[in-house]
Order: sequence, then C-alpha cells, then structure tokens
Amino acid sequence: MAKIIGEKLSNIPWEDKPKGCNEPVWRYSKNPIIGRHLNFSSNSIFNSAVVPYNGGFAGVFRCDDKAIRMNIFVGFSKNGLDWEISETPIVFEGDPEVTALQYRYDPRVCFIEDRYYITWCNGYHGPTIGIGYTFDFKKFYQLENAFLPYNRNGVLFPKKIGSMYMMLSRPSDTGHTPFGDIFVSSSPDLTFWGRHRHVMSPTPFEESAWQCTKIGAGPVPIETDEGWLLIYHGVITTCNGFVYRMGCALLDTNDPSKVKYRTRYYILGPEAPYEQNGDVPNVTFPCAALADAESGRVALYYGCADTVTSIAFTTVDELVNYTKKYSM
Ligand code: BMA
Repeated sequence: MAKIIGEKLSNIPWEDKPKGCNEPVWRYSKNPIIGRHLNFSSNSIFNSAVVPYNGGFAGVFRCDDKAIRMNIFVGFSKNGLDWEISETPIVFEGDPEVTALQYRYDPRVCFIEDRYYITWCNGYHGPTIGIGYTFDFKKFYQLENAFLPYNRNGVLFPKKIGSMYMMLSRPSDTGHTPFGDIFVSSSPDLTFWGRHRHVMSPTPFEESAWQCTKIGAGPVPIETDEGWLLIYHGVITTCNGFVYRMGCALLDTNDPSKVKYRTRYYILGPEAPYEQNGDVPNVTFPCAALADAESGRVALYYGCADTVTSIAFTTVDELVNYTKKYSM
C-alpha cells in the first residue's frame, strides 16, 4: 500500500467508489459543488484551491465577474462541499508596483511551515506567477512576482527540499499558449528564484495524444513513500479547440525534476455534462487536493468548463498503482 507522508484529515469530504466503477478517480454524485452564480457578481467560479483550516476548510476561488474580469476571492466551508465565498476580492498588502491589479486567476494554496501561501497567474505586463501569504485568510500579503512574464501554473511544494523552497511552473506566452513544459525552480526565501530545471514535456501525439499540446502542474504535490504525487493537466488541440484532461506523475522525493513514472492514460477528462458544456467546453482543470494520511483518501477540486467547481475522489494507493501500471 502506498502511503501519504503528512497530516491526518478525518473530516476529508468523501464518497465511496461506486460499484462497477473501474476508473482510478470518481466524481462526487452531487457535482458541481459550486455553481457559477454563488456570488451575485460572478459569471463563473472555477479553477480554485482549498485547504484544511481551523477544523473546517478555507479556500481561494477564481471568480470571473459579470464584466468577465478575473480575480481571486476567499471562501470558507465546514464540510469542504458547501461554500460561502466573499463578495469582494482579496486585497493584498505589499509593494504597489506588484499589488496593482491587472488580473489574477487559477490560484493554488500551500501551507508551508507557519502560513498559507497563495500562488496564482498574475497580470504584470503579461501573465506571470504571483505569490502572497496569509495566516488567517483575513489579511493577505503579497511578495514579488516569482518569474519574468510569461508564465502560468505556479505550484509550490509544501516543504523545503534540501535547503530550498521549490515551485513548479509552466513558461507560456501572452495568449492561449499552444505549447508548454513543466519546470521546477528553487528559492532560499520565496523571493529570488533560480536553478530552473526541466521536469517534463508534452508527449508525442502517437505516445499519448491527450497531453501532446501542453501540460501544467495542478494541485500542490502530495508527498508519498513513492515520491511526490503530482496531478497535472494535459491538453490536446482538436478541431473544436483545446481539451483539458488530468494525468498523474511520481517525482523523485529529493529531486523533483526527476520523473519516476507518468501516466500514458488520463485519470479524468471531460465526460460529465458540466465538464463538456460551459463558457469553455471540455475543460477539467485540477487546482487542489485534500489528503488524509491515515486513510489514504484524496479529494480533488477541479474547475469544469471554465464555469463551475467540482470535486472527485480517489486514494493515494489507486493513483500510485495506476500511475505505475500505465506509465510511459
Ligand atoms: C488556460 C487558463 C485556465 C483555463 C484554460 C481553459 O489558459 O486560462 O484558467 O481553465 O485555459 O480555458
């Protein structure tokens, strides 16, 4: 049995695998959990991140408003399924050159040492990776942008590796980026980033076509006794545009630029009506995973069709076995 190295989380949202289901990941029966108009001002709420907080859960949500402006909002939940999200966006304290709002989207939240770090795609003369932190989900502080533009999908590791903080990211362009590899960068202080190392590329079409256009890290990697479990998104270009599915990889514990295993088969893709239909059809986009080290249960939060937010379940053992069995 593969094991999670981490905290126990006995109140993790959960539903057993339906009888007859052969898939490694299964959807919550009441998806989507967050509708597009949960907030009065929002057109859509998706690609959002949650963490255990104060006996319940807190999250940072991407809400595009009815002017289709992208910004991030704080939310709270007792059970991880029913959410209340603030009507006003997060306001960061920090250097005004950096905090000046262009747009913010696709947040991830990562607890490291004593606080919750938020990374997101931040508009600063093009998309780059913004980083901020909070202790209480009330006051938020912004640090320097991690990288030069253009970059997206910045995802921190939940602890220092060696003596360094580490972050995955995906250099991109200013548009919808028809390419993209995952890299990992190191920092002694979460301000200055360097030692950039390649992690993995899109695959050749004939090897695994669903991930042949671009890939990007999803939730904060989960530490296991088999390495870092990374759920990522992979994209194919079809005659109807991009299709976003999810895959899984195991990265070396001490050097996460080394990929030990990576799935040829996707683990979840747009098949449910709320994943296939919406403002941007055929997008399943994972941004957060809760994990219970005791039971091995994993609850995966993902945006659906750039419109609503859903949850799916798996276990670390299912994912590790699947990733090894269907590895490239
Ligand atoms: C990406 C990002 C995501 C989005 C996806 C599909 O470039 O903008 O937020 O879910 O495209 O539209």
